[in-house]
Amino acid sequence: MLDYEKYLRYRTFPVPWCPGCGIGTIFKAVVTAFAKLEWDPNDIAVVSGIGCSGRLSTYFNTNTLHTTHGRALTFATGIKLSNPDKHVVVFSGDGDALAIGGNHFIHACRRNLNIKLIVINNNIYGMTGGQVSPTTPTGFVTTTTPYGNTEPHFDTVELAKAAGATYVARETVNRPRQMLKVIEKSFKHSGFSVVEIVSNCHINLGRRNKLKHPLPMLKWIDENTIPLSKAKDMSEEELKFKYVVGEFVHRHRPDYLSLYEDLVVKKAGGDKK
Ligand SMILES: Cc1ncc(C[n+]2csc(CCOP(=O)(O)OP(=O)(O)O)c2C)c(N)n1
Repeated sequence: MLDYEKYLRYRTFPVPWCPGCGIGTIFKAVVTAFAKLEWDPNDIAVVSGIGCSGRLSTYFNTNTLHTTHGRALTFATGIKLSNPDKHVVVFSGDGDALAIGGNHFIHACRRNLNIKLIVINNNIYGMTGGQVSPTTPTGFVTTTTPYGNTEPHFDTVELAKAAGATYVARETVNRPRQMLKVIEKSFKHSGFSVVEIVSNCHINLGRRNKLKHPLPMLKWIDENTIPLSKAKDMSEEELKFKYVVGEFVHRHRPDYLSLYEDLVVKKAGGDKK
Protein backbone atom coordinates (compact mmCIF):
# COMPACT_ATOMS: atom_id res chain seq x y z
CA MET A 1 0.00 0.00 0.00
CA LEU A 2 1.49 3.33 -1.08
CA ASP A 3 1.79 5.94 1.62
CA TYR A 4 0.66 8.95 -0.38
CA GLU A 5 -1.29 10.55 2.44
CA LYS A 6 1.86 12.04 3.93
CA TYR A 7 1.96 14.35 0.90
CA LEU A 8 -1.49 15.79 1.66
CA ARG A 9 -1.88 18.92 3.76
CA TYR A 10 -5.23 17.97 5.27
CA ARG A 11 -5.63 21.16 7.29
CA THR A 12 -6.16 23.08 4.03
CA PHE A 13 -8.93 20.77 2.78
CA PRO A 14 -11.58 20.77 1.34
CA VAL A 15 -10.22 21.49 -2.12
CA PRO A 16 -11.81 24.34 -4.09
CA TRP A 17 -12.42 22.83 -7.52
CA CYS A 18 -15.85 22.41 -9.13
CA PRO A 19 -17.39 18.93 -8.84
CA GLY A 20 -16.08 16.77 -11.69
CA CYS A 21 -13.00 18.92 -12.37
CA GLY A 22 -10.06 16.94 -13.72
CA ILE A 23 -7.56 18.61 -11.39
CA GLY A 24 -8.42 16.06 -8.67
CA THR A 25 -7.28 13.19 -10.90
CA ILE A 26 -4.01 15.00 -11.59
CA PHE A 27 -3.51 15.70 -7.87
CA LYS A 28 -3.94 11.99 -7.10
CA ALA A 29 -1.46 11.00 -9.83
CA VAL A 30 1.19 13.39 -8.54
CA VAL A 31 0.98 12.29 -4.87
CA THR A 32 1.04 8.68 -6.08
CA ALA A 33 4.20 9.39 -8.07
CA PHE A 34 5.79 11.00 -5.00
CA ALA A 35 4.93 7.93 -2.94
CA LYS A 36 6.21 5.50 -5.58
CA LEU A 37 9.51 7.35 -5.75
CA GLU A 38 9.57 7.57 -1.92
CA TRP A 39 10.53 11.22 -2.01
CA ASP A 40 10.77 12.87 1.38
CA PRO A 41 8.13 15.67 1.56
CA ASN A 42 10.86 17.95 2.94
CA ASP A 43 12.86 17.46 -0.26
CA ILE A 44 10.01 18.55 -2.54
CA ALA A 45 9.03 22.08 -3.51
CA VAL A 46 5.66 22.40 -5.23
CA VAL A 47 5.31 25.73 -7.03
CA SER A 48 2.24 27.03 -8.83
CA GLY A 49 1.00 30.10 -10.65
CA ILE A 50 -2.47 31.64 -10.43
CA GLY A 51 -5.68 30.00 -11.57
CA CYS A 52 -7.65 26.88 -10.68
CA SER A 53 -4.50 24.86 -11.38
CA GLY A 54 -2.50 27.39 -9.38
CA ARG A 55 -4.51 26.48 -6.29
CA LEU A 56 -2.92 23.03 -6.25
CA SER A 57 0.23 23.88 -4.29
CA THR A 58 -1.83 24.72 -1.18
CA TYR A 59 -2.86 21.09 -0.68
CA PHE A 60 0.58 19.45 -0.73
CA ASN A 61 2.28 18.74 2.57
CA THR A 62 5.65 19.67 1.11
CA ASN A 63 7.48 22.95 0.70
CA THR A 64 5.03 25.03 -1.34
CA LEU A 65 4.95 28.36 -3.09
CA HIS A 66 1.81 29.84 -4.63
CA THR A 67 3.24 32.55 -6.85
CA THR A 68 1.96 35.22 -9.26
CA HIS A 69 0.19 34.65 -12.58
CA GLY A 70 2.58 33.35 -15.25
CA ARG A 71 5.63 33.50 -13.03
CA ALA A 72 5.71 30.07 -11.41
CA LEU A 73 8.73 29.02 -13.49
CA THR A 74 10.72 32.07 -12.44
CA PHE A 75 10.17 31.34 -8.74
CA ALA A 76 10.93 27.67 -9.38
CA THR A 77 14.17 28.64 -11.12
CA GLY A 78 15.25 30.58 -8.05
CA ILE A 79 14.38 27.68 -5.77
CA LYS A 80 16.28 25.16 -7.89
CA LEU A 81 19.36 27.36 -8.24
CA SER A 82 19.59 27.92 -4.50
CA ASN A 83 18.51 24.37 -3.53
CA PRO A 84 19.87 22.08 -6.24
CA ASP A 85 19.08 18.97 -4.20
CA LYS A 86 15.33 19.65 -3.95
CA HIS A 87 12.80 18.19 -6.37
CA VAL A 88 11.01 21.18 -7.88
CA VAL A 89 7.56 20.50 -9.34
CA VAL A 90 5.56 23.27 -11.01
CA PHE A 91 1.82 23.40 -11.84
CA SER A 92 0.66 25.88 -14.42
CA GLY A 93 -2.59 26.37 -16.31
CA ASP A 94 -2.59 26.82 -20.08
CA GLY A 95 -3.03 30.58 -19.64
CA ASP A 96 -0.41 30.70 -16.90
CA ALA A 97 2.15 28.66 -18.85
CA LEU A 98 1.54 29.73 -22.43
CA ALA A 99 0.01 33.22 -22.38
CA ILE A 100 1.29 35.45 -19.57
CA GLY A 101 4.08 32.97 -18.79
CA GLY A 102 4.85 32.00 -22.40
CA ASN A 103 8.23 33.66 -22.46
CA HIS A 104 9.32 31.96 -19.25
CA PHE A 105 8.09 28.66 -20.65
CA ILE A 106 10.28 28.74 -23.78
CA HIS A 107 13.37 29.92 -21.94
CA ALA A 108 12.96 27.34 -19.18
CA CYS A 109 12.84 24.65 -21.89
CA ARG A 110 15.96 26.09 -23.48
CA ARG A 111 17.84 26.40 -20.18
CA ASN A 112 17.20 22.82 -19.08
CA LEU A 113 17.26 23.22 -15.30
CA ASN A 114 16.05 20.07 -13.58
CA ILE A 115 12.48 21.29 -12.97
CA LYS A 116 9.30 19.28 -13.57
CA LEU A 117 6.53 21.32 -15.18
CA ILE A 118 2.98 20.01 -15.36
CA VAL A 119 0.76 22.09 -17.63
CA ILE A 120 -2.89 21.56 -16.82
CA ASN A 121 -4.54 22.33 -20.12
CA ASN A 122 -8.27 22.86 -19.65
CA ASN A 123 -8.28 25.00 -22.83
CA ILE A 124 -9.59 28.11 -21.05
CA TYR A 125 -8.92 30.73 -18.38
CA GLY A 126 -10.92 28.77 -15.85
CA MET A 127 -10.65 30.74 -12.63
CA THR A 128 -11.56 34.13 -14.10
CA GLY A 129 -14.75 32.89 -15.72
CA GLY A 130 -13.85 31.55 -19.15
CA GLN A 131 -11.80 33.90 -21.31
CA VAL A 132 -10.10 32.51 -24.43
CA SER A 133 -6.63 31.03 -23.86
CA PRO A 134 -3.80 30.11 -26.24
CA THR A 135 -5.03 26.50 -26.32
CA THR A 136 -8.77 27.15 -26.79
CA PRO A 137 -9.79 25.18 -29.88
CA THR A 138 -10.70 27.25 -32.93
CA GLY A 139 -14.45 27.80 -33.13
CA PHE A 140 -15.11 27.44 -29.39
CA VAL A 141 -17.26 30.08 -27.72
CA THR A 142 -15.76 31.82 -24.68
CA THR A 143 -16.64 35.03 -22.82
CA THR A 144 -14.14 36.94 -24.96
CA THR A 145 -14.97 35.14 -28.22
CA PRO A 146 -18.79 35.13 -28.15
CA TYR A 147 -18.97 34.27 -31.87
CA GLY A 148 -16.31 31.55 -31.64
CA ASN A 149 -12.53 31.60 -31.39
CA THR A 150 -10.90 32.48 -34.71
CA GLU A 151 -7.28 31.97 -33.57
CA PRO A 152 -5.28 28.79 -34.13
CA HIS A 153 -4.20 27.16 -30.88
CA PHE A 154 -0.74 26.60 -29.49
CA ASP A 155 0.47 23.02 -29.36
CA THR A 156 2.20 22.75 -25.97
CA VAL A 157 4.17 19.67 -27.01
CA GLU A 158 5.49 21.16 -30.25
CA LEU A 159 6.40 24.36 -28.43
CA ALA A 160 8.29 22.48 -25.71
CA LYS A 161 10.08 20.31 -28.27
CA ALA A 162 11.15 23.27 -30.38
CA ALA A 163 12.33 25.22 -27.33
CA GLY A 164 14.55 22.35 -26.16
CA ALA A 165 12.78 20.57 -23.28
CA THR A 166 14.44 17.21 -22.67
CA TYR A 167 11.34 15.30 -21.55
CA VAL A 168 7.98 16.03 -23.19
CA ALA A 169 4.75 14.07 -22.86
CA ARG A 170 1.01 14.60 -23.12
CA GLU A 171 -1.82 12.71 -21.49
CA THR A 172 -5.44 13.38 -20.56
CA VAL A 173 -7.40 12.98 -17.33
CA ASN A 174 -9.29 10.14 -19.03
CA ARG A 175 -6.15 8.02 -18.93
CA PRO A 176 -5.03 8.03 -15.27
CA ARG A 177 -2.66 5.05 -15.56
CA GLN A 178 -0.81 6.47 -18.56
CA MET A 179 -0.83 9.87 -16.87
CA LEU A 180 0.82 8.46 -13.75
CA LYS A 181 3.43 6.73 -15.92
CA VAL A 182 4.56 9.89 -17.73
CA ILE A 183 4.48 11.98 -14.55
CA GLU A 184 6.66 9.41 -12.79
CA LYS A 185 9.06 9.27 -15.74
CA SER A 186 9.30 13.05 -15.85
CA PHE A 187 10.08 13.08 -12.12
CA LYS A 188 12.93 10.62 -12.67
CA HIS A 189 14.28 12.61 -15.60
CA SER A 190 17.28 14.86 -15.10
CA GLY A 191 16.54 18.07 -17.00
CA PHE A 192 13.55 20.28 -17.78
CA SER A 193 10.40 18.26 -18.35
CA VAL A 194 7.02 19.29 -19.68
CA VAL A 195 4.02 17.05 -19.11
CA GLU A 196 0.80 18.43 -20.52
CA ILE A 197 -2.39 16.99 -19.07
CA VAL A 198 -5.55 17.78 -21.01
CA SER A 199 -8.33 18.34 -18.51
CA ASN A 200 -12.00 19.29 -18.50
CA CYS A 201 -13.53 22.63 -17.59
CA HIS A 202 -17.19 21.87 -18.19
CA ILE A 203 -18.17 24.94 -16.16
CA ASN A 204 -16.36 27.75 -17.92
CA LEU A 205 -15.66 26.20 -21.33
CA GLY A 206 -18.08 23.30 -21.67
CA ARG A 207 -21.32 25.08 -20.79
CA ARG A 208 -20.85 27.56 -23.65
CA ASN A 209 -20.11 24.73 -26.06
CA LYS A 210 -22.84 22.14 -25.40
CA LEU A 211 -20.55 20.21 -23.02
CA LYS A 212 -21.80 21.53 -19.72
CA HIS A 213 -21.47 18.36 -17.61
CA PRO A 214 -18.28 16.45 -16.79
CA LEU A 215 -19.22 13.32 -18.74
CA PRO A 216 -19.90 14.88 -22.17
CA MET A 217 -16.82 17.04 -21.80
CA LEU A 218 -14.63 14.04 -20.87
CA LYS A 219 -16.18 12.12 -23.75
CA TRP A 220 -15.34 14.99 -26.12
CA ILE A 221 -11.70 14.87 -24.92
CA ASP A 222 -11.70 11.09 -25.34
CA GLU A 223 -13.09 11.25 -28.88
CA ASN A 224 -10.33 13.65 -29.81
CA THR A 225 -7.50 11.69 -28.19
CA ILE A 226 -5.12 9.78 -30.45
CA PRO A 227 -2.23 7.66 -29.14
CA LEU A 228 1.11 8.64 -30.65
CA SER A 229 1.58 5.19 -32.21
CA LYS A 230 -1.64 5.64 -34.22
CA ALA A 231 -0.98 9.31 -35.02
CA LYS A 232 2.22 8.37 -36.84
CA ASP A 233 0.14 6.97 -39.71
CA MET A 234 -2.28 9.91 -39.87
CA SER A 235 -2.07 13.06 -41.97
CA GLU A 236 -1.74 16.59 -40.63
CA GLU A 237 -5.31 17.24 -41.73
CA GLU A 238 -6.63 14.20 -39.84
CA LEU A 239 -4.75 15.28 -36.71
CA LYS A 240 -6.10 18.82 -36.71
CA PHE A 241 -7.67 19.58 -33.29
CA LYS A 242 -6.67 16.16 -31.93
CA TYR A 243 -4.84 15.53 -28.67
CA VAL A 244 -2.00 13.21 -29.57
CA VAL A 245 -0.93 11.48 -26.36
CA GLY A 246 2.23 9.69 -25.34
CA GLU A 247 5.88 10.42 -24.84
CA PHE A 248 7.37 12.74 -27.47
CA VAL A 249 10.87 13.53 -26.18
CA HIS A 250 13.14 11.72 -23.75
CA ARG A 251 16.70 12.75 -24.36
CA HIS A 252 19.78 13.61 -22.41
CA ARG A 253 21.35 17.05 -22.51
CA PRO A 254 23.54 18.30 -19.65
CA ASP A 255 21.34 20.29 -17.30
CA TYR A 256 22.03 23.92 -16.50
CA LEU A 257 23.47 23.33 -13.03
CA SER A 258 25.99 20.69 -14.10
CA LEU A 259 27.21 22.94 -16.95
CA TYR A 260 27.46 25.85 -14.55
CA GLU A 261 29.40 23.80 -12.02
CA ASP A 262 31.84 22.65 -14.70
CA LEU A 263 32.36 26.25 -15.73
CA VAL A 264 33.04 27.39 -12.18
CA VAL A 265 35.56 24.58 -11.70
CA LYS A 266 37.31 25.39 -14.98
CA LYS A 267 37.29 29.18 -14.91
CA ALA A 268 37.30 30.10 -11.26
CA GLY A 269 39.07 27.15 -9.72
CA GLY A 270 36.06 26.25 -7.57
CA ASP A 271 35.29 22.78 -6.30
CA LYS A 272 32.80 20.47 -7.98
CA LYS A 273 30.44 19.04 -5.40
C1 LIG B 1 -0.82 39.67 -13.79
C2 LIG B 1 -2.19 39.07 -13.71
N1 LIG B 1 -3.01 39.14 -14.77
C3 LIG B 1 -4.24 38.60 -14.73
C4 LIG B 1 -4.66 37.98 -13.59
C5 LIG B 1 -6.06 37.41 -13.53
N2 LIG B 1 -6.09 35.99 -13.66
C6 LIG B 1 -6.09 35.17 -12.56
S1 LIG B 1 -6.24 33.58 -12.96
C7 LIG B 1 -6.28 33.95 -14.62
C8 LIG B 1 -6.48 32.90 -15.67
C9 LIG B 1 -6.06 31.54 -15.29
O1 LIG B 1 -6.17 30.69 -16.39
P1 LIG B 1 -5.21 29.46 -16.53
O2 LIG B 1 -3.81 29.87 -16.30
O3 LIG B 1 -5.49 28.79 -17.83
O4 LIG B 1 -5.59 28.54 -15.30
P2 LIG B 1 -6.97 27.82 -14.88
O5 LIG B 1 -7.70 28.75 -13.97
O6 LIG B 1 -7.74 27.53 -16.13
O7 LIG B 1 -6.50 26.58 -14.21
C10 LIG B 1 -6.18 35.31 -14.83
C11 LIG B 1 -6.22 35.97 -16.16
C12 LIG B 1 -3.79 37.92 -12.48
N3 LIG B 1 -4.13 37.30 -11.35
N4 LIG B 1 -2.55 38.47 -12.58
